Amino acid sequence: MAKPYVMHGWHLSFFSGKTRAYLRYKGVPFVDHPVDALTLMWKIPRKTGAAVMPVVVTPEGEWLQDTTDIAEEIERRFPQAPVTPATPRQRIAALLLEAWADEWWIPPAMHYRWIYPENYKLFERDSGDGLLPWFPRAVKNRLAAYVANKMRGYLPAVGVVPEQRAVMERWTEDMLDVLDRHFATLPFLFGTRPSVADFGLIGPMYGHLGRDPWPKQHLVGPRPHLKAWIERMNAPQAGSGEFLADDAIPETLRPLFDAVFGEFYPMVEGIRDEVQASLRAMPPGRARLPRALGMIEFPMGKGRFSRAAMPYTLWMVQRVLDAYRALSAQDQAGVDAWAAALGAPQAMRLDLGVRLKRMGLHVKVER
Ligand SMILES: N[C@@H](CCC(=O)N[C@@H](CS)C(=O)NCC(=O)O)C(=O)O
Repeated sequence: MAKPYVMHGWHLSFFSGKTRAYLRYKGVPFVDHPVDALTLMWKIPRKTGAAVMPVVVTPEGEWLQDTTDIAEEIERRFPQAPVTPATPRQRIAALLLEAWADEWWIPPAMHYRWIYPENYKLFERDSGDGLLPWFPRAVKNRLAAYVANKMRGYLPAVGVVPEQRAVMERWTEDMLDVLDRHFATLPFLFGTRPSVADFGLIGPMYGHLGRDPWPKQHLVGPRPHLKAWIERMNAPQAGSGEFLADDAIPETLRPLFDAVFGEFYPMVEGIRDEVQASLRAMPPGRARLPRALGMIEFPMGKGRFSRAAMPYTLWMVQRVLDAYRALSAQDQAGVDAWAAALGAPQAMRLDLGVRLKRMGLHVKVER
């Protein structure tokens, strides 16, 4: 038998949930391997430049990192049932939702995991078993506590602070209602086939909101269509389904695009401005940006939210704008008309101010 692919990741991990669901849909033969401490702290950094999950090792021994790069390579190797729609509006819409799901949803995911203590037992067990599979429970628990403290240390930078709790919980519940209504009408975001947008969104919806006990019971439990979608995403019929005909974008997704253009875009512009300020202060010859810059503020629902600017997010948006630029003039006009109908006629002309290259979890400026 051919050697399988290996995914190093955890069920707890936001981005591992994205790649796991994707590999299953593509019918890729893979081993789902929990990351142990040696792999996370030594092998993965040596191969990819960052202590990160998920990572996929190909049968030839190539180490793929970043969920987008993993999917790009797997799409090349398994071209049946592509997960990026071929038609222009669905294509751009799906890439936008992927970027939004990956980047915007990190604060609510972290909030619901770390604010409700009933989630800790599962984190302690899974992370301990993952990191130190052969060790006694007490040692596992000690390391789990160390990692948990580190994660809690990131909360203020992602905006998880008491003053922002009400606005974020309100926002999340409203958005989950929107998703529940949508999945009552369609199995996936753009039809009967999952797209990169579905895989992005399963990131927060699986490990954090769909599996941690508090959000599982209080957020996902009461929303049966959302719950069924999470289950479908993890037990897909490989390669099945189609995107909606005629490049249609379901009306039930409209509130998601209102959020993309009305909230995520201002966040991206805030990051862009922070990047510009940091470039002015950066010594010549340095190109790699810090992972996080200063705090930025932007709309969230009826309120405002602030968190640290992550330059990586600009790279995710650059991918969307590149996909738009690769379209014919006629297809671009179709996308513009769609964005204009959502009140964002200039959306595809967003100026990011820099051209970025990804390096592990960092980005560097191409001058
Ligand atoms: N953009 C990356 C994000 C990966 C990521 O942030 N993974 C988390 C676990 S869900 C991690 O390992 N983080 C380590 C860190 O942030 O230093 C991807 O799409 O793969």
